[in-house]
Amino acid sequence: MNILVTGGAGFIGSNFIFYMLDRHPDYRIVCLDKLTYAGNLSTLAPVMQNPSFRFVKADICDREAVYALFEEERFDVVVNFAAESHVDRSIENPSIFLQTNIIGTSVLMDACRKYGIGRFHQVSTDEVYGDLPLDRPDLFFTEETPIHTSSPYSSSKAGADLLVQAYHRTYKLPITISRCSNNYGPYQFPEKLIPLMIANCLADKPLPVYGQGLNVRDWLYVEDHCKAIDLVIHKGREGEVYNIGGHNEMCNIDIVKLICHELGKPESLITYVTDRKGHDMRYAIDPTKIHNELGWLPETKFENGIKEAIRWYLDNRPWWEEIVSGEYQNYYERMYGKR
Ligand code: NAD
Ligand code: TDX
Repeated sequence: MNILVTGGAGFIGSNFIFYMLDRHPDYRIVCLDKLTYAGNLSTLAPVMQNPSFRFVKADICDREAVYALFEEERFDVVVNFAAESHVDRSIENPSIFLQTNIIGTSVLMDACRKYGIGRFHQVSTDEVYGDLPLDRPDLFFTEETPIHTSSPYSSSKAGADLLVQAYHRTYKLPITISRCSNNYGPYQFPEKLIPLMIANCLADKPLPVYGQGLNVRDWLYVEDHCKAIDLVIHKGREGEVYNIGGHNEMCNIDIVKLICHELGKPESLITYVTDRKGHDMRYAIDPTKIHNELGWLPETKFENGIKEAIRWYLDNRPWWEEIVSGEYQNYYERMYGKR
């Protein structure tokens, strides 16, 4: 099996590549990544010499480069992780989100139509469903929940999902879509809540909690997400959407306090800052479909996974210290300087 993984130099894509090379040593994995600010070639260092792995630096929007790669490799499966993925950046500047997340996805699917494919899998997000109220803990996102987006990021992901479903209906492209809740674990870019709070804690810097910190996210260990995608591409039904989540809802302030506690830092570092515009209140996935159809269940309990993740950031300081010392400083100043 020859699999194209786009966006594999990012957080979830790299974890997926490690998982797949380990789980299916007979597969060939090709990673296509533009290496934006969020992509790190150093993350893939452990597999660069693996003969079953190839890295190609390219933009999914670059039709010529994408077609040339498909012509050469004749992929069986494409898993599309490549995306602009940070909500705050999408609020600052939506256009690159539309370009990569929508146009890029269409270019990949055009290549699949032209060269033939066994499966095109789109890695989507629970954010396409919008948010749920805090006072209705009985409500969850199912695959039938209407698309109802809040941010330019989630709108661009929803746009891509609609296009993927249109390519299935119109051109019979063999597609699947997965919509996962918030991931955490190794190699997550430090602009996201958990690694940002770990990095700031370790530097004794303020911990910027948006609003009152009461927003709820449904956290899943990244490897559980990778396992779910592996199942969907092998056993998922063509044309279907699968929600992925582990019923692990936590409000932001509890996560931040937990990180302080684990790192032995005072809660006085917590600083409440101006809320995110259009901030979604609560995400909560109902994973019944993927459980019943494919037998998927999350394996890592949050209380263990968060300790493992913190340990990873402690053991791999050079990886994230290099990131936070570069261009990230300008981003941080722009985003948090006057907040
Ligand atoms: P990330 O930002 O860490 O990585 C994105 C990767 O895509 C980077 O390596 C980047 O270089 C690459 N990329 C960006 N634009 C590209 C382009 N035009 N061409 C080629 N490569 C490009 O993102 P992530 O957190 O790993 O998310 C991966 C996917 O999973 C995204 O599609 C995201 O929407 C989805 N998702 C993420 C989460 C989460 O909690 N992080 C949850 C659900 C779904
Ligand atoms: O400094 C911060 N302070 C803060 O309070 C940051 C970076 C975040 N937050 C809050 C905002 C959210 O309620 O923490 C929560 C999580 O924020 P993010 O890590 O930015 O994630 P979120 O906006 O929930 O989106 C994530 O999950 C779904 C991913 O970034 C998306 O790619 C994915 O689709």
